[in-house]
Amino acid sequence: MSIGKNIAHDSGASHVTGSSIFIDDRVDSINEVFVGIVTSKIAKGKLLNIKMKRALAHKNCLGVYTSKDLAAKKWGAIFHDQPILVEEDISYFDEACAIIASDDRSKVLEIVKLVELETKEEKPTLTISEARALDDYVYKAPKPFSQGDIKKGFEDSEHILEGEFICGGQEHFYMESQAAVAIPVENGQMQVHASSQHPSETQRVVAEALGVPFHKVVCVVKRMGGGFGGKESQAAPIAAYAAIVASKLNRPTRLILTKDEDMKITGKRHPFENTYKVGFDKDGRILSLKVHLQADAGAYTDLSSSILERAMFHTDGAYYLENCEISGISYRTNNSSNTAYRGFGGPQGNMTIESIIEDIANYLNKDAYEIRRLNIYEGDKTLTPYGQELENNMLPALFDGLYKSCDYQKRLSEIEKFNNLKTGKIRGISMSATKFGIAFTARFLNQGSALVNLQLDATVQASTGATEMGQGVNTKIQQIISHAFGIEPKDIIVMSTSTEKNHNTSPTAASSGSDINGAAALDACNKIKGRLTELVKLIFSGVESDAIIELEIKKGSLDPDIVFENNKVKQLSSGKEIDLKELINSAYFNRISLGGYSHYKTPGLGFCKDRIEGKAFNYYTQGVAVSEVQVCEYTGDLKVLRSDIYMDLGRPLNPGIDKGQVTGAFVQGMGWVTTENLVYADSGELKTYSPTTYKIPNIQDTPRVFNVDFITNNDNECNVHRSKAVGEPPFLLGTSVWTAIKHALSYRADSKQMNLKSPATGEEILTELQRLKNGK
Ligand code: MTE
Ligand code: QUE
Ligand code: MOS
Repeated sequence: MSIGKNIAHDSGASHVTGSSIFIDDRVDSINEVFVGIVTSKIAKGKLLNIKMKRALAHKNCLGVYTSKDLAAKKWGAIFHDQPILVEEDISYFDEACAIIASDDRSKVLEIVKLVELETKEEKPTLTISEARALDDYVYKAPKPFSQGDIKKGFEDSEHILEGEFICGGQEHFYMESQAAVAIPVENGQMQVHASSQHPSETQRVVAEALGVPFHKVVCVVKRMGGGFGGKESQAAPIAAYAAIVASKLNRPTRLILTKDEDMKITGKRHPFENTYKVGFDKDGRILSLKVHLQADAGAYTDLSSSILERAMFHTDGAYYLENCEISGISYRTNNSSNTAYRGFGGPQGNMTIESIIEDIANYLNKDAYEIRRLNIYEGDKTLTPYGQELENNMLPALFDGLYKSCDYQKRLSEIEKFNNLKTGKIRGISMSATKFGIAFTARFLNQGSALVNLQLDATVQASTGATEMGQGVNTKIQQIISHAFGIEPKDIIVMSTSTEKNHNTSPTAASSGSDINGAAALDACNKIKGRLTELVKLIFSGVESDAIIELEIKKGSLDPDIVFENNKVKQLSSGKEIDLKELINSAYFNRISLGGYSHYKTPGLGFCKDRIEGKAFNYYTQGVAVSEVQVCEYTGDLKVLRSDIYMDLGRPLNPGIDKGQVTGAFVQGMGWVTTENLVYADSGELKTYSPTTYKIPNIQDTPRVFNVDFITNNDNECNVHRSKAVGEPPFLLGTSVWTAIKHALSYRADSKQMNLKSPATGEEILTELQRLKNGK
């Protein structure tokens, strides 16, 4: 009934009218206490003593708590290497060292300042090169991804270019800061309302911090005001702080970080400094490529190993690399612990090859599109550097389609003319592509679950393992259920995610929340439908609907002859029909279950990182974008004149929501590569910790002309209703703005070697322009 339709986001109206409930909109409980965090003022050193006297003397202070109050001292997404509160070693500036409780919310920051930390400062490691000098890393890929023979490839190459690609981190900038409300229940049980992408992880970290078994903690997530990866792991310790105080005082607590606190304390996208050596022929065909990825993990492991891996998995981008070697390492520094962020390392890998292609184009004085088109996966060239075949390859159709529809050739020649006029402005145009692997590379995470409760009035309450962060997963699940039962979307509510309804859930991440939980929801509906199908066949064959005889219906199965449509259930062969509501009531009176629970695992996955073989991804979401930019040669000011996006989303479940995801991700991606610049003091303190100094795109920065289109692809059989995941992939297309800047600058380059860094801020553009003009 509603698959493929533009159903409005289930929270659209309540978001714009302000009635949606986020953590801090929860009504205060009686006796509620507010929690604050005391953080370190050095990036590295020892915590010698915590002086609480002055804080405790404050009339609104109810307590100061330290690592001594925690049953488990550490947490971590993959390795438990991160202190919940610092015990002795301080590893980054503004690391949490203590928490305070106050009965007056307005006094929290005042009390936080009264807690004195006695510390002994040591010299921090703040950059990738400093960490490399110390050989201090959190994770090193056990084996590079390699294919063919790079030595021979370089020998066969007419040209060899060596260079680097450097990109910065990125603040998540979700609208709702990290937040939690903890409510003590009876007998040591704790209920935690969190703004978390990963309720199960939050439940476990809270339980460990409290020293109670997992079954004493329930974590509930209604929604997030944005997550973008930042609430995948790092929501957990925040919830633990709230829970510890709640447990100590036996009172409900609330912890809401201010924007400034959130930006200082939590981790960001990983900065990367990648080196490369590329061999190519006179046409720009890549014959050999060696790339070494170096990430800044920050102070702890968090998700850095998986992020580095995903970066390696995406260094091929959309391009077939016959001979290549991709290696990687993630260094430990004294920056806040970097974490998941939309794309999860993919953008940092993918942008490396797009940058290399711009370098080759500049070197050969050719148009980069020609070089891209020459190198894409095509025909029988579909083997990735990690041994997975690219099936259902849409890249050639996407490249050719967009090249034509955006009038690339004509606009390129106009740009050339414009740039020759020397107006003080330079324009550039560039295409970027993505082939984003869908699946968690950690295989065990590729599981989802759903609980579907059919009510007697033919409405549904459904709960899945997915969390809603604005991406529309609840709406998509609504559509899947609406379609399954033949009822309207408004008759389905997707309820809060809670660990007491869906257990051991995976984080809503890797763009696969809708895929795996949607598939589970469909299966749960089918279980109920199977039973109803069996019942309806009995009814149509003449059995009284509330027969006194015992109907033995256990499993039931679907039958193509029985269809659920428009609130009715029909038998096609006989033309008989019954109201769904009547059938449901009959089921109830015959003691047939109207609930369905299902668990889904993505089939066929399995990648071995020691042998570099197997199937890492279920399928790929692919797309291309062309951006045209104008740069001012005197100020470095940037304008994005136009962007065109062309994506393969299979058969989108909801094209309207997906268009929102595509435009939002694109703009977030272009922000990362243009204006979002993280600046740190020599002490390791983040200087750009508020919207006044950290510049995300605003409406003026978005492309003046902005077109989004989807290619038709009915063949993605391996995902629910043949849809494709959309959440992260278009983020990578925002990088076309950066490659277009690089293209613009190449018009003024007397140098064969380009070094533009990301983000290409006005300052960076001017610096690089100067260098290029000097032919250095
Ligand atoms: N869209 C909105 N509005 N808010 C978000 O926080 N997170 C992104 C993406 N789209 C995000 C978003 C990220 S990082 C992921 S992994 C996916 O949504 C997760 O949702 P999905 O798996 O249901 O697509
Ligand atoms: C993409 C992702 C994630 C990922 C792998 C991806 C992700 C994530 C993890 C992960 C890995 C190991 C763990 C764990 C999580 O892997 O989001 O708890 O032990 O959390 O390819 O987005
Ligand atoms: Mo998204 S970075 O996988 O939460």
